[in-house]
Amino acid sequence: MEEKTVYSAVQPSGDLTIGNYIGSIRNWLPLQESYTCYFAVADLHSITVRQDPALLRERTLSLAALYLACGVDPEKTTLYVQSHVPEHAQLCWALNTIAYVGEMERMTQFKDKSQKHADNINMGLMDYPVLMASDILLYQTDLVPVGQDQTQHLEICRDLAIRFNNRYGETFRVPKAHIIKERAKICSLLEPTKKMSKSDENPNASIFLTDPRDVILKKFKRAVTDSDNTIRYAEEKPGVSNLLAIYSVFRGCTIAEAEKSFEGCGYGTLKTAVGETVADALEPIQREQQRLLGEREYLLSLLKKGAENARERAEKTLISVYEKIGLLRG
Ligand code: ATP
Ligand code: LTN
Repeated sequence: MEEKTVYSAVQPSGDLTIGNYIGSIRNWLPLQESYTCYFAVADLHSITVRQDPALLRERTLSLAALYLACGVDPEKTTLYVQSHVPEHAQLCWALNTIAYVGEMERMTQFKDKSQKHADNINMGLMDYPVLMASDILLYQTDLVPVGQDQTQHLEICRDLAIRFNNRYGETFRVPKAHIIKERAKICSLLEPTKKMSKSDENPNASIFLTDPRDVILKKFKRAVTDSDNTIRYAEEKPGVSNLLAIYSVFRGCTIAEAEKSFEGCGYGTLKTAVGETVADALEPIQREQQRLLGEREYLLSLLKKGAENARERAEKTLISVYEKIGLLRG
């Protein structure tokens, strides 16, 4: 049987939070063992909101280094920068012609970002899901590991694939989201019913992967809990449940095991234990990312090889799409 394909990406739009790590990158790692994986730095997506050009370049390289430091293995996986593979934008143009304005306007992320960046509601922001669909469909992807907030984009991607296949004949594999329920939505430390987000105005609401140990401990100490003082994973206890979810991921245990290990403890003990666990887990990642960033040439050559690899696969899909829609081959 043909090996299945996995595709995912993160935008280099700022420092990543543990939400990004838990909801996406961490779930990529085990998939490398049994699937053909493509992991990209989605720089074309990130320019849908204003970026400082020099900073964007640095963040792109730094995110690639982070993937590696987290355990993305370039021997097993294709790691590359989205803009190095022109087929993404080329497929996006074709898919734009079967995507409806109405369905793009209905996207939650488009509505949120339009509100947040009211002075820059550009066409790219609206087209974001079509570019994301192009990323995924170019590689005939089966599985897309992402966090909860991307499910709507995944639905649109599936709709576009099915619509194209119906109109022009079987062309795209129809992908599925790969979402691990308890890890799909890590919440803000200060407003635990809200998603932890890298662009939150208050830096104390999020733990960044670059945060030093003392900052991590301090932020967890200030995390909002409740007044009930029992450590249980329950819907009515979003703050405590969030801490237990974070702890279980970094400890490699189940949520039930985490609950058990805090039986009879107070919130202070929980917060310190979560802080220490997270700081211990992030330290080696931070060190490895810094080491890799010192080897710029190596990183660039790895990304070049990754892009060549990705293009080989992407080109095949693009040629077949252009042929099906009637574009004359030069
Ligand atoms: P922004 O706040 O700038 O919109 P973000 O923090 O939501 O960014 P993205 O780059 O949009 O981050 O997301 C990268 C990946 O991380 C996606 O797969 C997304 O679903 C996942 N993700 C983001 N935040 C969380 C979270 N709080 N919990 C779980 N997964 C998350
Ligand atoms: N929109 C995604 C990033 C992204 C992506 C993708 C994720 C761009 N292209 C393809 C999965 C598959 C986000 O995380 N905000």
